[in-house]
Amino acid sequence: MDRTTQLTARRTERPDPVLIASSPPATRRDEPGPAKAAVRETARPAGSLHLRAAEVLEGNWTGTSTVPSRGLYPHQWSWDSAFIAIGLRHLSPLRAQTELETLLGAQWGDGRVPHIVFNPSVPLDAYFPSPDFWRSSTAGRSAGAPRTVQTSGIVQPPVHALAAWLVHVADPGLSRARSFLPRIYPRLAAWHRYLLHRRDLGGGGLASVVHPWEQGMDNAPSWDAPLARVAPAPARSFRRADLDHGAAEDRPTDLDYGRYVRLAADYRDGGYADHPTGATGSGGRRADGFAVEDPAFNALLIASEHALARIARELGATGTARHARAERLTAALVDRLWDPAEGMFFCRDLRADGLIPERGVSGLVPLLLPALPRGTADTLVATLHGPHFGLAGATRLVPSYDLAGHAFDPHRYWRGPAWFNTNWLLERGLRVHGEHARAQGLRGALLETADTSGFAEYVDPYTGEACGALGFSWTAALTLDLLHEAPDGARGTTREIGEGTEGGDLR
Ligand code: 9WN
Repeated sequence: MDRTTQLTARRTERPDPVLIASSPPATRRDEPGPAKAAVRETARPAGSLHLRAAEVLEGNWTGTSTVPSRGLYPHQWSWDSAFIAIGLRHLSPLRAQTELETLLGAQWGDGRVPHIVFNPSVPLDAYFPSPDFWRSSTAGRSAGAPRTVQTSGIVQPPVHALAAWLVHVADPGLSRARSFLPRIYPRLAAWHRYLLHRRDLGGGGLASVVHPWEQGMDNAPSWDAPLARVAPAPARSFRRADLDHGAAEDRPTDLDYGRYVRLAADYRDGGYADHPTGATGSGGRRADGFAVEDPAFNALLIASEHALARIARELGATGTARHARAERLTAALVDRLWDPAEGMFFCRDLRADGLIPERGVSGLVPLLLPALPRGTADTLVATLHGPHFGLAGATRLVPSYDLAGHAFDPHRYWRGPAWFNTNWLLERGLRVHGEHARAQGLRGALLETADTSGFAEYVDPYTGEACGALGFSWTAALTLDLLHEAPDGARGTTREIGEGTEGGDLR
């Protein structure tokens, strides 16, 4: 484990006092809920959580972006950077803008935003798979991979337009002075175009993932059935660097890794080409390989499409078409992935052509969407608080997987532990649908657990015990975001992420 190393490293690096002092913690206007009281019971001074979160981000800042964790993840990750920017905007809007600009600077010509942007000064053996595995500039040439920066060839959930909008509203003056939105809007639009066209492998309007790493919840039980069809790469053909840092029982298994490697190598060897249904005739329906429509991935795309509409409006367009598209996508999401009998969304396995019957937190994330039918949102709130996820009952934070599921493990990565980014999304979702007291309870539990766990990467959902890396960037960033409130009190409401086809609600 590198926990000691990381903590020592953070203590010896001198945080930038200007950055840390630039934004004192805001006091929320909401009434204190029970969990908020629990935060107070820790008897820590109100400012210190903010300070410690800021120190984590300072320690993980490289000069142009933020690593998720110094030891385990020493490069820039795509959806991490979006969550990090959402928190960083409260400390330094300039750094938050830079974080997103660095990531989008590594975008491929076909529009994909790579899941990792490699730092050339980090040794190759510090992380696997390293740049010499992905070979982006050669294997990805026909897909338009950049020549000067090395990246992976797969993607991660599209949280970026949402992050860009939130970064803009944190300091509109700086944003306008730097032409932040005019510069990144075309890149964000190309990114969404890639997902909605090249990745519509099922032909139903939703984006598909072709690797579990793309969805971000690497070893979720939802992937077990589709992964079982993949022949694993031999264990001797690669060396896992993650086990130098993380406990083996908290990480994916060697068999999982063999399959991750096989899938990524096959995609690379095919030139990172995508085969949407209709483009090749047979592409979307191949019996082998991995192609899944995931509820969280698509919900984040929709939330980002709403945000892109707001960005378009800020830039002088109406945004109407984008809002309308977001609402059509919401309808497609319900149509293709909602299971009314189970009261939640499920992944669709395109190779087997059916829903995957595993309850994962991904199936709750669409609560984020403002245009979700009222009955669907109410049912999701009930599922969240029911026996499978236990919020405000058995668990402190929403687990990544069904508490009663056959594969539940409270410590193994995405097979049970609670993660801060998914819980932050659900806290927003509760607010979007007017569940303020419940959101407030979840917010309090998140702040307390971030504090007591040392900003852990993930935690035991029952006890809050830290797992994985400490000083994890998105945990610190989202803590900062929860400590702050938008100037108009609109954090997490429809006003902030935008909704409505007419745009009448947009400010
Ligand atoms: C593979 C960086 C990333 C997160 C993912 C998380 C984990 C990588 C890994 O770390 O994945 O991309 O090596 O395990 O699952 O969500 O973005 O923090």
